[in-house]
Amino acid sequence: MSTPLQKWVEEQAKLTQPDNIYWCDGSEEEARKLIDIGSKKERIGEHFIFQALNQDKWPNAYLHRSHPTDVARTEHLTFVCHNNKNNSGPNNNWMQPDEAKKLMMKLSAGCMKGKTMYVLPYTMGHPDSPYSKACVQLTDVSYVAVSMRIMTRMSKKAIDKIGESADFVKGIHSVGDFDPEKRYIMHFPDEHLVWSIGSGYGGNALLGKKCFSLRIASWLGLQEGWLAEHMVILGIQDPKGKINYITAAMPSACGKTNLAMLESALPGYKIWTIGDDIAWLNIGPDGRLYAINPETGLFGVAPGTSLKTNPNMLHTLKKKDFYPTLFTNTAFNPETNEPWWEGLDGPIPQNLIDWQGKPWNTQQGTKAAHPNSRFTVSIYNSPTLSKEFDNPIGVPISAIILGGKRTQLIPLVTEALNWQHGVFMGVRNGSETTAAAIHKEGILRRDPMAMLPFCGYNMGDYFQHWLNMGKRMKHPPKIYSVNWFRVDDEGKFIWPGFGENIRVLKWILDRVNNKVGARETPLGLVPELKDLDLKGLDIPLAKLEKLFQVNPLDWKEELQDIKKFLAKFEGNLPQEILTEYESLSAKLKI
Ligand code: SAT
Ligand code: MN
Repeated sequence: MSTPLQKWVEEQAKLTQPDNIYWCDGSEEEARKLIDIGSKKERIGEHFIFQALNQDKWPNAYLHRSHPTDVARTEHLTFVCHNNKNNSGPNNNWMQPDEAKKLMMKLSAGCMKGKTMYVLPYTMGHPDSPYSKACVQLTDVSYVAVSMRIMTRMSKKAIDKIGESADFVKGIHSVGDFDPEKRYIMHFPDEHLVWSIGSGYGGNALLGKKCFSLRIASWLGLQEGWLAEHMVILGIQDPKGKINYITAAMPSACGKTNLAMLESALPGYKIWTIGDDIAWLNIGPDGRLYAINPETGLFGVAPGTSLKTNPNMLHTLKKKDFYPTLFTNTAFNPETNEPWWEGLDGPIPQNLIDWQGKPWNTQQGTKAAHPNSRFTVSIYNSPTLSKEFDNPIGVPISAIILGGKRTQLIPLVTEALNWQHGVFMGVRNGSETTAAAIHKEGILRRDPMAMLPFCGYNMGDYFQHWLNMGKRMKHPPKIYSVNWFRVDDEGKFIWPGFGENIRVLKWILDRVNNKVGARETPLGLVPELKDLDLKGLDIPLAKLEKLFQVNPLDWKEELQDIKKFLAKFEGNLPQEILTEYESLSAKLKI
């Protein structure tokens, strides 16, 4: 008698027709075998899937080159297929579920011919956690199988957890023939199913990540009373040894990974990492909000990562413990057999090979590493890993940070007056765009709670869900907006960022622990300069003031833009959000 899981795998094999089916157990031995297959047998275009790097300098590290058209998430090909279109909301592409299935069946027929179907059983969250979910993903490429082993808890335990049940999270993935015209990332929230074809890129292909842990999980969270968020989770230890935990939501490539592993510029403070991308937030029996990171790996942007910007990440990448570490679409130094990217410490090596495997021509003005080139590394390699990482119930959250990249308008840090005001801060959050998704860089995009591309249902209902969560908590965390990216009149960043961001975190802790006051502005509470620890920094007073400036005249266009954005959710937008909008306009007297 076969289990529902076995039957499901058989059905998918009938459709996709792989030559072999291989059930993964998540062991290191198996990872070595898959790397071996990807280094000698499987190719993408002319390149083998994996190329071993200098094992002395980068232990257990391999280079992967993707298909040249397959370098980032493809939001325009990502669909959330609720039965009722309004449930997907204006924030998602929608297709009627039966129609979407028909299309995927057509594209998937025979798509694994000549290949192996890898069956990947994994849990998001620690298997012993009441909040974890058991999942199975199918894929036809060793790169995805190995990446999923780094990013999730892949083991037989997931199969045991599923047992005879048909209720497990299903992911079907095939790279197809990488044809961007036949690339779709389809979500079926009510069936807990993600079906993705045509891409091997992280967020499109590692289905436990954005697809399940945010899009599908946010929908589960709405029904079950919890939140799936695009947030880092970290512990901040003060000089007395006390640790407060916070989460922070920021759009892709705004420095979330750097924040999660921050090396404090203030003596006595230390950051402990729990997660760099996704937080599942549940209300505990004590009425506080608890966070777990459902993932076990870091899928970070390589360019800009250096001993200066994120020393702990370099140590993580060079650690030997967990096998293996992957570099995707970085440049390559053939003389030393090392990966390379823009911003890495040291001089630019001669004769680099670019991310597509061609000699890099410095004259052409192109980047050697793709701007969205990535590393995939186990969080267990991190020297800053929190001892609470595997705690099944997670950590209690004292503050939630909502941020984005804004060169104008938004102060370095602002505290919300209360939960509802904080939710509105998150709703109006915006960010200047980055390379993590295929779209133009440097354009302002409203991105509520940094969840716009990841909320698996109508965002109007999502705002309501946030408001409801606040009402259910006895001790809700305080909410803050942060912006490290404000520029001066010459267009230079005023705030030094990186390890210096601890100064802002310290102020937040001081507020949470009722140690300092604050100054009210139309946007909320900002620090009195005397309470911000600026020792050792050399920022002229006028520039410091600019960091916190709220000039009502500048806000006119911003308010109009927010209003236009909110109008998209008409019919589902909570009254409380409109009330907050009116209150902000009134305070700014616009
Ligand atoms: O979506 S990914 O996880 O691949 C990268 C990102 O946007 O954070
Ligand atoms: Mn992300």
